[in-house]
Order: sequence, then C-alpha cells, then structure tokens
Amino acid sequence: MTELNGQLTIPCSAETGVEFTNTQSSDVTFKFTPSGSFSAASFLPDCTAAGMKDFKYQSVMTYPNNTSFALLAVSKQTGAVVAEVGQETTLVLKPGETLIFIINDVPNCYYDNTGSITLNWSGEAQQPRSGILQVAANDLSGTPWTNLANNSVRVQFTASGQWTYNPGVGMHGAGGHPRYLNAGRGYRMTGRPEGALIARRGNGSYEFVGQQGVLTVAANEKISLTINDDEGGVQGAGFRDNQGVITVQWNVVP
Ligand SMILES: [Ca+2]
Repeated sequence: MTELNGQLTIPCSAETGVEFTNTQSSDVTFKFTPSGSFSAASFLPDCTAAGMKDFKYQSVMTYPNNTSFALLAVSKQTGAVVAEVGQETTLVLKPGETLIFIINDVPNCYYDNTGSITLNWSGEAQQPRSGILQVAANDLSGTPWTNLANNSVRVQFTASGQWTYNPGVGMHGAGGHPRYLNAGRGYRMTGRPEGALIARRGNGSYEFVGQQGVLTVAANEKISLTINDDEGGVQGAGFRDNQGVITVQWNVVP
C-alpha cells in the first residue's frame, strides 16, 4: 500500500480556503488531523478547528448549516460541505478529486482573522479492482503492474489484439505463435509458445499468461507484462524486429 503524508496550513483569513487534491491514480483514504487556534474577531475568544457552537450569528455564516468558525472540507467539484474537520477526520477521495479547506466565517469578514490551522494528513492508496494496459512487443522492460495492497491478490489478465516477435512468421495473439509452441534456448520462457504474453515477477522469474491467465501477486510486488522472445538475440533479432501492441484487461478476482 502506498503511504502518503504531508501538512497544510489553512490561514484563517483565507476567504477562498486552501485546496487539497488527490494526485494519485487510485482512490485514497486520507486522515486529516487539525491543530492550532486562531482569532475570528477581537471580541471573541480564540477558536480551534472545531469552531464555536451556538454562535448567535450562525445564520449569516458562509455555510449556515455548519458550525461557526469550524474548519470545513468542501468539495471543489460540487460546492457541498463534505465534513467538518474539527478533529481527526477520515475521507476517501477519488483520483483528481479536490477538497477546499476553509474556516466557516461570515462572507467579507475573513480579512480581520489572525492565526492559522495546521492540518496534518496521511493517506493510503487503495488497490483498484480493474484496469486496462497496453503491452508493446518491442518493449524490453515490459508494462508494469503493481499490487498496492498489503496482502496478496489474484489478478486475471485477458489479452486482445495481435503482435509478433518475428515479422517473418506473421502476426499472432497473446497465446503465442500457434506453430512455435516450444521456445528454445535464449527465450525468456523456454518450453512455452514463442511470442506469448508472459509476466516477469518481482524476483525476476517468468510466469506464463497467454490469452488469459490468473496470477497471484504478492503484497507490494511489481510485475511486468512482456512477450516471450529471444531477449539476447541468441537466435534472431531479439526485440528489435518486434511489432504490434496488445491490450490487456485486468481484474482482481476472488
Ligand atoms: Ca524478435
């Protein structure tokens, strides 16, 4: 699981708040922990991120349905208040989703506020359940796929499209060339079809995938999808003459 963390400062005089975006390519569970205090007006006692309950001008706040002077998380996309962040708060953000952290004050009355709230945050990227990859026949390093979870997962890979490890024998699918089922010396996986889709494991060993296969991928393991070819050019041109790209749909399965 990818560990993320950092700190934001929310100046209490910031009428437009401070933006926070999930820049990861998967859903992330974030934990936000506010600290510090500020002054919203000289005639009021200092406030924390929890704000001030039962403030008598509650109805004229920017967000009248939320606690006066509380730290709010507002969705940039919808404008709706997602949560009051008066204490440690856990929120899940989709890729690219943005929150605006802002103190709930009266519009045009932010300018006299002093102090700021410190917001410590930590996040854990969630394992997506499916996706699509492209694997190019001439890419020596292959297309990576990483298990972000802290446990092993079973992943089904289903290939479509055509490629070739040797233009002299024509294009073929991810199952490999139907006439050359028993790759010899120099190939990444000997004894398996030439030109088949295979996976290089985190430990450097290879596993067969073909047109469709299920691999058990260890916690945090990074595998690479690639073609079964003669990598060092022992028998031919190696990866230099390879052509085509196949599409691989992947799904986490039980
Ligand atoms: Ca080749």
